[in-house]
Amino acid sequence: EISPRSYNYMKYNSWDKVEAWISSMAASNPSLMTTEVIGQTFEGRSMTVMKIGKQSSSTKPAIFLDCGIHAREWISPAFCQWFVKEAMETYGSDAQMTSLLDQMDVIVLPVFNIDGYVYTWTNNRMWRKTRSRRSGSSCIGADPNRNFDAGWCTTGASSNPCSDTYCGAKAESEVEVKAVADYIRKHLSTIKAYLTVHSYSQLLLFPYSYTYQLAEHHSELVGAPAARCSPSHFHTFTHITPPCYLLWQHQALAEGASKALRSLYGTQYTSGPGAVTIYPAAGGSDDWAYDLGVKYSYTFELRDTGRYGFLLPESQIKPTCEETMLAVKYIAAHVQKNLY
Ligand code: PAY
Ligand code: ZN
Repeated sequence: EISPRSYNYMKYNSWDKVEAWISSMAASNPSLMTTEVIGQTFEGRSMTVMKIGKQSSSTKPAIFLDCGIHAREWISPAFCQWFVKEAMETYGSDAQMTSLLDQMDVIVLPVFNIDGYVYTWTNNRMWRKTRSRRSGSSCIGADPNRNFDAGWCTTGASSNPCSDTYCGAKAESEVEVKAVADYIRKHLSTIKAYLTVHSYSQLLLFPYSYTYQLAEHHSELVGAPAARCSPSHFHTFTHITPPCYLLWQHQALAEGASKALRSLYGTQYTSGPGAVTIYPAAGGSDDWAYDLGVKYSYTFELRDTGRYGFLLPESQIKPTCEETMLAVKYIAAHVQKNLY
């Protein structure tokens, strides 16, 4: 029996616990939450999104938040659970959360790669990929963050099924990726931001990762003054030719979010386009969502910078989640103010 009160957010929770938690949270918060099964994993587990926000007769703009694309990044699902808990506990008392959930919905997928997550609990703590099998290879799984249809398998991904960054047989070959992509396509007119949570490295990334090219202007921003994108704003990647107004906006928002995060415990984050800030990697979910038209698309790489890496101690769950909440709320506030 899982009751929302007794659930331990300061521990890593197995999929069985998370699944029971999803049901009990939905049952306890009927006016603020609905759930929807968006697909099944390769091994047949249900992928459930938690749609949180004040009920409304009209469709509200939404933010999509997913965690646990990579199985071994346990702090990531812990954050999605923390986010949902905080949202339920602070709606009605925290002005920003109340306003956010009154005006928008947040659609949370607490564990994207459930089969992989289960495998890290039962067999191999360092597993990253899905658990799909295919004929012709004895190696299992593909990297879900190389399997989206964004420059698929062109850089920073492997076509070797045994590699940890295997891009899959084709874009969206992984049923989990297909389920999320289908859901976002279906709700594209309402989804205004896509946030995806990984670990580790303490980075806040935005498009692109599949190319060194700058993110292109969106149509409404074409004609924005070139001067807004001066190289001095981009000391971390001066070898890229400016200008780009939208890039400047993304950088400014990421820096604001990183500053909010740092204000709590001094945790340092670096922000920038994925390709230059971490490494080129095609097939990522953030680039895919961005090219589809979701203007605000960010990848979080949570704590730490490598001391514990994927094995972040449970004692760091609370501070990591608390500081990350500040960054997510900072981005959400901006999106809410700049609906398009
Ligand atoms: O947008 O460039 C991007 C994605 C970067 C992540 C990826 O490889 O998918 C970065 C890694 C991750 O979170 O999976 C970082 C970790 C430390 C890793 O496994 O290398
Ligand atoms: Zn990852």
